[in-house]
Amino acid sequence: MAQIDGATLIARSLKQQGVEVMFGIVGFPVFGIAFAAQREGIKYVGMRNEQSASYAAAAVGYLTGRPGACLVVSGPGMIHAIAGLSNAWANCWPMIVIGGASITYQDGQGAFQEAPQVESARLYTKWTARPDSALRIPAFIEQAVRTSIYGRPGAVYLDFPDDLIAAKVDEAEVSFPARCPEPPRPHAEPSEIARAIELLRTAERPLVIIGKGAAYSRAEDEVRAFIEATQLPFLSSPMGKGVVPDEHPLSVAPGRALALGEADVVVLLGARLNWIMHFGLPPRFADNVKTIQIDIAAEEIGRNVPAAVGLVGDLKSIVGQLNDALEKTPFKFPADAPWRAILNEKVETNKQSVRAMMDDESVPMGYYRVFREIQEQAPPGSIIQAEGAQTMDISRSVLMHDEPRLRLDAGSFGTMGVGLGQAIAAAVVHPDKQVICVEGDSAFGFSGMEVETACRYKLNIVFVIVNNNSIGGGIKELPLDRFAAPPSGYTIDAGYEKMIEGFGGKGYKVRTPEEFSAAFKQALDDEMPSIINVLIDPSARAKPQKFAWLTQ
Ligand SMILES: Cc1ncc(C[n+]2csc(CCOP(=O)(O)OP(=O)(O)O)c2C)c(N)n1
Repeated sequence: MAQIDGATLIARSLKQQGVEVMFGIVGFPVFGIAFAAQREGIKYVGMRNEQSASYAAAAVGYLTGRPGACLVVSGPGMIHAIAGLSNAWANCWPMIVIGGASITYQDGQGAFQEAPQVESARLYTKWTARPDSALRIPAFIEQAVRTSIYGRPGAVYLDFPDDLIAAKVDEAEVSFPARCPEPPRPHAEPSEIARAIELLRTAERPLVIIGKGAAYSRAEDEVRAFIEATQLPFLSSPMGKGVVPDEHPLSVAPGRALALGEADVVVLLGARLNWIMHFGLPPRFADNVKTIQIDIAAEEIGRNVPAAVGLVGDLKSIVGQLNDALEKTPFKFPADAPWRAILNEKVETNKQSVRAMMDDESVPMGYYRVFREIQEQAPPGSIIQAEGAQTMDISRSVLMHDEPRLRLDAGSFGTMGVGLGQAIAAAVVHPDKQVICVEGDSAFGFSGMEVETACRYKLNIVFVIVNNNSIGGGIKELPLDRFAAPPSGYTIDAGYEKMIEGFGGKGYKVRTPEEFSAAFKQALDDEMPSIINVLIDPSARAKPQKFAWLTQ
């Protein structure tokens, strides 16, 4: 009888369930799983820190709709991966962490790297389990993958003690469940669809908000048709950008604060009323705002603001239903509505002030000039990973997307350190696309060592570090007594670009628009990843506010 071990069962089951990429760091007791994954045709990407590996796995989930896997050793390795579990939990992205664990019969004895792993994962996962036998590994993996993508997507954790990974069983006795189908796409109640359209007809100041839920459910065709049919003004959440092209004439993103503050009916397309949307509450929203809320999770309906109409189900299906209803009884927001003129005026004024900052050729540069260069040179369809405070916020208002799922950032959890892992994930699943990883100097520091990973796999990534020597508001010099320095300060003009040269990549340190332009052009042409360290004006700001894009 041919025998098969636990490691192979794990890898084969993952592959059969459509898991194509695994990020991880090997050691006791998971070496065998990584080798087995390679044998079974899963792309294994060896990372430098489990946090980055876990962020990468979740980004694969978002970008492909099938979870990425993260493989970690017992104890500290698994604990590091909780970073990714929590980020996936906040973003509602599917991922699966495969954690090695100490030998079962040593439980409680103070075994090497023994930790309460199953309990630790539970808070941030949809499902957490330790398979009870090798024979049942395929069933557990199928359930894990299915749970991660069905309903509201999220993270799952499976715990594998050393003895289970090494266990051998007769291959003939193993049964592998069929690949779990793509998630069901539930429709909303037809009567609620009619109510939603009735409410829209009464709106004087309507607004559509497009969230990353719309991007995740691949609803771009339906959302675009809805916007065209209704001619409603819209704006996108940071990762909802591109579901409808950012530069569509109906986009009121540059007039965000006014649009949110004065809308009387808001249509939420896979966007949550959390902190990013100011909870839907005054003073940032009108007191009596009515919402038409579409969400895959019933419990999200009415959070912070009771929904006037709650449509529970898949966004692609439900916007399709709205479009069908609109075909039968068309509704178009009038071209001459006063709301349009009010919004357009604000959009124009704000666009002009941003344009002035983009065109400012001063040396050292401000954020806007840096991002203008990226916007002008980035090949169409580039994926932008942006991370930092001002770096992330300002990049969002300058870097435009025509297509969905081309922007990744710190997301709903505001997690610094996701950037390099997510950029690596994007480059691995989209080798045909250019990835541009825009990092504040602080943000870069959280996971900078992953440039070695990017170089080792020769990934198509250009790292741009927007360097103001600091967390958030920049500083120009450090006092002699370093312990009296601002808590946000870092080394002045640090040579981050030198790091990548040790791994075969190219480093550039630039200060002027011309230097940046030339370096960026060269970096886009290079086979290997590059770091461009842009020394910007440390006093550069968006506006006095903390999150520029929240207040425009
Ligand atoms: C894991 C984590 N730790 C700390 C923070 C707090 N934080 C918010 S933004 C930020 C860095 C901002 O500085 P930088 O990346 O240099 O971007 P800048 O605003 O200077 O452009 C930090 C540390 C966080 N959001 N996440």
